[in-house]
Amino acid sequence: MRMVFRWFGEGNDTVSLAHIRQIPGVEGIVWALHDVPAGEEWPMDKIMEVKQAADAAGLHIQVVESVNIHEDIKLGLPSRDVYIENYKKTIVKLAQVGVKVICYNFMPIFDWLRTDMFKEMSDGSTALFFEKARITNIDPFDLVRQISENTELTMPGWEPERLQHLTKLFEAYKGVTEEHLWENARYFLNEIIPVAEANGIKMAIHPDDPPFSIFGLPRIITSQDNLRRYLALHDSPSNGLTLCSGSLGANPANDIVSMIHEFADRIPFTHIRNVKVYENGDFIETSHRTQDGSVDIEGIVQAYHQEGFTGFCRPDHGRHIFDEQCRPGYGLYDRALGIMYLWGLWDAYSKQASQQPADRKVSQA
Ligand code: DNO
Repeated sequence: MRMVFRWFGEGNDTVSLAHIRQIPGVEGIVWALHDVPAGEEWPMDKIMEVKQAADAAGLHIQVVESVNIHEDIKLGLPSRDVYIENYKKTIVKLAQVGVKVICYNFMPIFDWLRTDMFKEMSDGSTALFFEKARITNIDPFDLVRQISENTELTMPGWEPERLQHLTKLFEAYKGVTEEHLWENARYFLNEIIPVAEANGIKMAIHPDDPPFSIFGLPRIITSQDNLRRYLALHDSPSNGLTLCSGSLGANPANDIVSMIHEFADRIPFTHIRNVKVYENGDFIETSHRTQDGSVDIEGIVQAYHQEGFTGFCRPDHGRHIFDEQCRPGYGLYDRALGIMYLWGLWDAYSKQASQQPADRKVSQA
């Protein structure tokens, strides 16, 4: 398992590369050009700026998250071909600077979505929170109307200045079903996977977060069956997964340990984090520790260990602790604690595996 840490770039992150370098066992950053709009080709000079900064800090840049996909590709519009060509050019450039894994997602309109970024927890920390009733079975056009009439109603991602843009996108997705998304994903994969393969890059789709429909939009990367179907759309070692335990874990029916065993050789990248899911479907992002949430983090690390996992791993969203001011979910402290928990489990499983049964008997005697 190779540990990496997400970094949003100079001037765009409260965490410094120097601090990332001090977290035990972290070898590289997970990065992106966040100011390049989806669909545009990434400029080499900006890629090189990140590479030079990472090199100077003793960290590598082998994992990119994300090269985002233009909505026209997900919608299957004729204009998609231009954006797909740009995507291919970006893949080639990233390979030239040593990138090995590109994470991306296929979620319509929204990436991960929460209703509260700083929900207070009983220990005084705050964390990302999802209130299901505010998102599912809600007519997005009603929500736009309500928010424009009462600006105090706003929700992350629904800021008043985005409402017009959101309305247009929701219009565009009217009538787009899950089956359309599957077809548009296949078209995209058939175009880009051969380019990734030829350039030694593994594409790694991130699950939908949360893993169910929101605002009536179709979502397909949600379950073990759907992950299997996605991998089969274009069968290649370059068509892989970013197996994210927090995203998939928001649906308690998802058995992540079973997914790890089934898809082990198609997981170049994993996000490991915990969520506590309540009976009404709400969830909050707790510490990484198994006991604090609903996801069996120990079982997950053990499954990776049993599979001899050599891919990249990052902790995911953390709580906001020790009074840290940071991007929601992306502080230094709780994610660093998360890493130490993951290493603790990993090292213990390694030790256990290296002890022959005979040795164990001796030490027990
Ligand atoms: C949240 C992340 C997502 C993820 C994208 C992948 O922390 O896991 O924003 O980066 O969905 O494309």
